[in-house]
Amino acid sequence: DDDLLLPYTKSHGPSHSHRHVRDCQSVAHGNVTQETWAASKHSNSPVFKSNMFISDITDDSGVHRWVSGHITEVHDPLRSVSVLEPGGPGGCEWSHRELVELTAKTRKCLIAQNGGFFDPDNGQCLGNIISDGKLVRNSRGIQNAQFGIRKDGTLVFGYLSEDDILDQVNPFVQLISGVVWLLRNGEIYINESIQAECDETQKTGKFQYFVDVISARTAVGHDAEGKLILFHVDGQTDVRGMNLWQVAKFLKEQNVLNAINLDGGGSATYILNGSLANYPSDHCKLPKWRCPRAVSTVLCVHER
Ligand code: NDG
Repeated sequence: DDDLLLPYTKSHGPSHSHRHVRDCQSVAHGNVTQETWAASKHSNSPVFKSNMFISDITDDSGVHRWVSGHITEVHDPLRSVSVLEPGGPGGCEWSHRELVELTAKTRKCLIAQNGGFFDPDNGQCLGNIISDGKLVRNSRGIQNAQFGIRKDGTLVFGYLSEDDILDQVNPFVQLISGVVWLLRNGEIYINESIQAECDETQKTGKFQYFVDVISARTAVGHDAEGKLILFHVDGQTDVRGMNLWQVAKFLKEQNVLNAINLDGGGSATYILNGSLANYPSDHCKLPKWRCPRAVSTVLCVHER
C-alpha cells in the first residue's frame, strides 16, 4: 500500500507493469480527489433539451474530420436522471447485457445512453453502481473516474474511496464509473487520469491508445448552472470519431466544467423517445448493416 503514497516524477516514473499494480489497488478510506456542484432545480422548465451537432474537428497533424453526435442538457438531474442496470433491476447480478433501447423501456426514459464499462468476455458490470438509491456494485475503491448524484442533489465528479460510496449521511442515489476524468474545474485532466486510474476497466488496447485513438465516445458532465450534460459522438475505433483530447476540448468549449468519459466504441448508443438515434459501429450478423450492441448500465433521463 505504501506504493500508493510514493511521489514520483517523470524522470523516475514507474514502468507500465508497475503502474498496473498501483492503479488497480483499492482505496478504502479517506478523501480522494473530487469536485462537487449543486444540481439545477428548475422545476418548470422541460426536463431536457437535446442538441445535435455535425462538427469539423482538426487533429494535431491538421487533418479535418467531420463528426456527429448529441449534447443533451438536463434540468433537475436529481429527479430526472437514473443509472439503470442492464435489462432492469438485478441485471448486474447475473452479468446481463442488453440493448439500451430495451433497458430504457424499463424506466420510461425520454433519453438514454449506454453508461458504464463491462467485461466483454462475461458481461460483468464494472466499477461502482448505485441505481435509484440501491447499491448494485461496490468496486471497493478501485480508482476510475466517477459520476454520482447525492441525496441532497450534489453532483460529484472524480475519484472516490470505498467509504465515500458507502456514506450514509448524504448517500449517493445514482453512481456510475467511467475511465478518464476528462475535465476538472474546466481544465483538461487527461494526463492526471492516465497517472491515477486503473486501466484494466477498459479493453481498447493500452491506456494511452484508448485515450489517443479516435472512436465513438460517450461522456457525462455538468455546466455552471448545475445542468447535467450528456454527450455522445458517433465513430468507429481508429476510423471515425474523436479521441479523448478532442472530446475534452469540445466539452470545454460548450462550457462544461467537470466531465468523465463513459463506455464508447461499439457500445456508444443514443436513444431518443424510445428509438435508436445514433449510428453504432458494430456490424450486424449480416455485415453490411450496423447494429446496436447489448451493453451494461444505462444513463436514463425520465420525467420527474
Ligand atoms: C467499448 C470500449 C472498450 C470496453 C468495451 C466494454 C471504447 C473506445 O466497450 O474499452 O472495454 O465496456 O470506449 N471502447 O468497446
